[in-house]
Amino acid sequence: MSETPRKAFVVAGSEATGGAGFQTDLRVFHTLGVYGCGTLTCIVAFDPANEWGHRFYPVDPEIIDAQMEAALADWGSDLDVCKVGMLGTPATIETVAERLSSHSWRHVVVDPVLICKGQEPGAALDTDNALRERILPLATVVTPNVFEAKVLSGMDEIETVEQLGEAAKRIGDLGVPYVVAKGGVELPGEDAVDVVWDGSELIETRRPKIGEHRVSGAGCSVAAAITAELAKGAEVIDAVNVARDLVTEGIRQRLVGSTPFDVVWQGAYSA
Ligand code: PXL
Repeated sequence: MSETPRKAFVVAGSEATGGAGFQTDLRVFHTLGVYGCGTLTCIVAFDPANEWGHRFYPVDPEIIDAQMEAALADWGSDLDVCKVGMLGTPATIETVAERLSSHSWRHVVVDPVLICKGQEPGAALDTDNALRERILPLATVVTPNVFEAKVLSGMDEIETVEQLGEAAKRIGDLGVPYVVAKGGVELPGEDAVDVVWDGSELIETRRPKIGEHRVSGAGCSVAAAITAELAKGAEVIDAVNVARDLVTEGIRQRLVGSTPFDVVWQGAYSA
């Protein structure tokens, strides 16, 4: 008989093609040997008749709350590591923040998915503010990309690794113990560089860039892999290194469908 797996919880949206969001998170957890369970906050269904634009359908806060109640009651203190992905609306954020606060977490990994195409800009601003005020204070790890790092740090420009590091420090100053800021293909150079700020030291992690285009599901996969490794007891920096290896291999073996972007294949990774 195999060992009982560690468990991880995720609060995220469904992206119906399977390339990002909840489906990605569960695939990463499974690939890393972790039992995943979670709560759906919204459903995103790209529109093939409209350049694959986002159609966004929030889940009723009452249903979000019921899902969280069920999972947390079932697994109790066995479930002590959580990933937060796309939330989507201020009402969702309020519900999720309340329920997360009622449980004891060793780690809460927040992927600060700020905007989703197809949402009203005004609604997105409310959502950004609610995320900053209600979810970030619960985070032990936050994983912004360059765009999100600019919004969260208030910096106008992030074009170098040094600026990315400065943004990570500023986000850390908001009270998050670990900031994993991802340069990806947005910064120049042969390598995709991430920086990890732990409140005292800035550590760079580098992997060769695979192509120059963003691949769908990369951000979700990084945060999910960090979550799974933390669930297994890893230190944050070791979890980040596994996440980077998983995503690098997943991008190397990416899948090509009909959408304008390729998708990460998480199952390509083996430890
Ligand atoms: O990759 C960001 C993301 C996260 N979660 C959901 C999404 C997307 C992008 O499309 O749809 C549900």
